[in-house]
Amino acid sequence: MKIVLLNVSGRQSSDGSRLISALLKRAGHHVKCVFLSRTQPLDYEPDELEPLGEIINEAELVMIAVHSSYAIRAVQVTEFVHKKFPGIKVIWGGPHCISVPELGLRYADGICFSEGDQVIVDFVNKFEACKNYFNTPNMAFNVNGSHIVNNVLQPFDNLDSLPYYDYNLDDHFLLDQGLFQMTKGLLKERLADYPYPVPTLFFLTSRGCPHRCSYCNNSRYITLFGHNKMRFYSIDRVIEELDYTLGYLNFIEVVVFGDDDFFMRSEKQLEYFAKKYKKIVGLPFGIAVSANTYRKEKVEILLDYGLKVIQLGVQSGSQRILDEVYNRKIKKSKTRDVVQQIASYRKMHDLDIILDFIIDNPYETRDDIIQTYKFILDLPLHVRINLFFLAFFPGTPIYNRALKDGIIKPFNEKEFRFYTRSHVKYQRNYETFLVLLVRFLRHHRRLRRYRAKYSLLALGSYPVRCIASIFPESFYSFMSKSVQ
Ligand code: B12
Repeated sequence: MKIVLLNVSGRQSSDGSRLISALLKRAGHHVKCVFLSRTQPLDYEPDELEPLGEIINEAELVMIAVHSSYAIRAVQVTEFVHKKFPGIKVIWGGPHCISVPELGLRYADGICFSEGDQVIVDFVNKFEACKNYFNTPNMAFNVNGSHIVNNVLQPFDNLDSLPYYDYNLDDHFLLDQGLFQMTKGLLKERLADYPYPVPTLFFLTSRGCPHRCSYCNNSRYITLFGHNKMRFYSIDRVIEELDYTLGYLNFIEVVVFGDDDFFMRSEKQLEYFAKKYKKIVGLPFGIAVSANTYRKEKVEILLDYGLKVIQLGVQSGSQRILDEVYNRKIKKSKTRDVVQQIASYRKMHDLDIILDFIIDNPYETRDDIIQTYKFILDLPLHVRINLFFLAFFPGTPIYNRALKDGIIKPFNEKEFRFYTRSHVKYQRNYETFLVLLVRFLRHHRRLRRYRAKYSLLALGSYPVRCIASIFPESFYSFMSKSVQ
């Protein structure tokens, strides 16, 4: 069957949609993948979508991989297809759809609302053979305005049986001010973005997460299953796939393992991984870990084998926010110790560390925010800081809470704000300005130059904060924008 699979994520995808494509190709279907991978502008003008017609014209089914921040694009494409090609069904899947089928069913004909691995081929086979597909597990359908929501299968755990992520560029296209055949040159350009401006491959070696953070998309799996079970690819399988993919994408300079917590693997496994990785792959790599699973021994195993960056979620400097709002069972003091330990590897091993924080959370008091400020101020200067604006993903506990408390309105694709590239909305105050200021100064290396730490500490002191609070919110809104 001829399928067009679109990915509307702003970054060049390295996510599950490549797996969906690979599964369908392995089953003998013809899949053309189109990436709408630009970050700005978010909207695609109607005439920009027109070239899609050339590809969809030949297709019998359209699928779209949807991330919440880009859901508006999925809506635009779906409306385009329904209008131009009445009769062609549009199926959505991806992080935006997990556990909340009703969201996507406002627009799509069908939704995959859990993992797609076990069901997508079966669905397409039935669809092609004109058999009843409305009972496919993990999927929901819009049939003449009423919704059929099927049962959900237990999380898929035979990860080694999956095909390699589809990076075969022959039938891949880019839609950005025209429709272009994807080439290695284009892909190389688009994969050079984060965390370093060099071509980077994101790769997952496991699924699941040990945490239950109230804001995270993973909590949607907890809604479905009561937990988000850890599942692992074997190390041999990981290295085989990396060897194959990097042989083809021979321009990649860094590999980042996107596993929610790379240290869920045992020391023994990490040792085996490190040796094999160095021998066969050999590129610098990054991982994400949490303060709870961090072990000195584990880092030291990886350091000699190419580990160059560790990403760690701090999220807030306030224990109250971590406990009562984010449901993160991690002690702030522990995170601080772990950060100091990781930072100490900088000199000998050139190890970078990136810390994630969530700001502009309406449940924070100004005292909570100032604790985040002080936490950041105390960090060694080479530590990189990511500040994300709290995004309320539908289906997460924090979304439900904020909706109930009247803080947010029900999800609307047009108004959903980005984690990044956003503006302060809930906390237009002096303390949030200080958090943004300190990140700005660190980023531009001003702290080092002016030895400003002590002045900044004074700016965060109680008397200064009292005086600063006489300025109106509009002032801090303006000031915050000026240091973003
Ligand atoms: C690698 C990664 C990245 C990479 C690459 C992103 C990309 N576009 O490919 C980078 C670092 C660039 C990135 C950035 C961001 N990311 Co990110 N990222 C991930 C991560 C860690 C792994 C993705 C992955 O491979 N998952 C594993 C695969 C197997 O799962 P999957 O993609 O969901 O696919 C399965 C199903 O959804 C389904 N499926 C998927 N697609 C389709 C399509 C169809 C048609 C069907 C039927 C089924 C289907 O089947 C798949 C197999 O079972 C996830 C967390 C996670 N563990 O998933 C976050 C995650 C996807 N990211 C997230 C976010 C919010 C972001 C950012 C917006 C954050 C920011 N900094 O601003 C940015 C924005 C990126 C951009 N501009 O597009 C959220 C998305 C939440 C949401 N509701 O949309 C996640 C889920 C993190 C989280 N836990 O909350 N990210």
